[in-house]
Amino acid sequence: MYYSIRMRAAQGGAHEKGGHHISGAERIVTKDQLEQLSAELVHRALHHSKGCADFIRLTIDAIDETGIHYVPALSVKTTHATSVEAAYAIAQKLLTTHGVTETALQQGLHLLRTQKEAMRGALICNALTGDRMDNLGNRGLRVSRMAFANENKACQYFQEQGHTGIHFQEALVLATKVLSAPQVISEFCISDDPDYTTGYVSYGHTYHRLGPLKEFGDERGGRIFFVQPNMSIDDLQNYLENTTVLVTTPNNTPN
Ligand code: PML
Ligand code: MG
Ligand code: MG
Ligand code: MG
Repeated sequence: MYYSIRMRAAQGGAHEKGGHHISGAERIVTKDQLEQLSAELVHRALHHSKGCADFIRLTIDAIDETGIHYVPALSVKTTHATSVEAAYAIAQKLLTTHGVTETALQQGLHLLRTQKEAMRGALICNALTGDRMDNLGNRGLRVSRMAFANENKACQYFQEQGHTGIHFQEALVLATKVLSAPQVISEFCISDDPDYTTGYVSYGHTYHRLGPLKEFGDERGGRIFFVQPNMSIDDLQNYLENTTVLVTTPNNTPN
């Protein structure tokens, strides 16, 4: 039996009561891993670089195993830029050669920067115009129900390529699920953690790590999913929130 476990934490009360988003995380685990992972996620909410949460919500529910999708992990590339400006220029080049217009990118970034509060989910933007396609307000679309099919093997596989750390691992799983949606063309992510300046763009079958996308100490970040102009937001939201996706690596593929 597998369980989906989700944590979201805020300061100044619950997110829906105006609290400031501190941290969120998702995992799919077996019954015997649930207690330990619950403790780890609570620890993360209490000892985060954005502050100590005073609201922590853990949600645990059993997964319907007949509906699991297995998706191969995106392949990873890395570019270290010499400055924030240079990193944005590279992001722009990557996105505009993979189906996102410059207008859409600028509009998406403008929408992200002008949110009143840090979002815990993503903005969904039209890849041609940048117009917002969801009506989820400051919450945004929060991707759920995804994990590595075999976490130990996946971490070993990426470690051998020089990619380590919880930020990378969780983001790669999320980005793989997001890009596996036919409606999604590309994603742009800037971490909202003040001590983490690396972000990524994803396109095709690639997760492209890129930094620095901000200065140290800056809490501003977020995610933009660039989507096909005439897609159904309900189908996309349902897939990203509810379908269970397990991410495989070449050293661990299901038979
Ligand atoms: C986040 O903080 O949720 C985003 C993490 C981005 C990770 C980028 C990387 O190191 O590959
Ligand atoms: Mg995060
Ligand atoms: Mg896609
Ligand atoms: Mg964060």
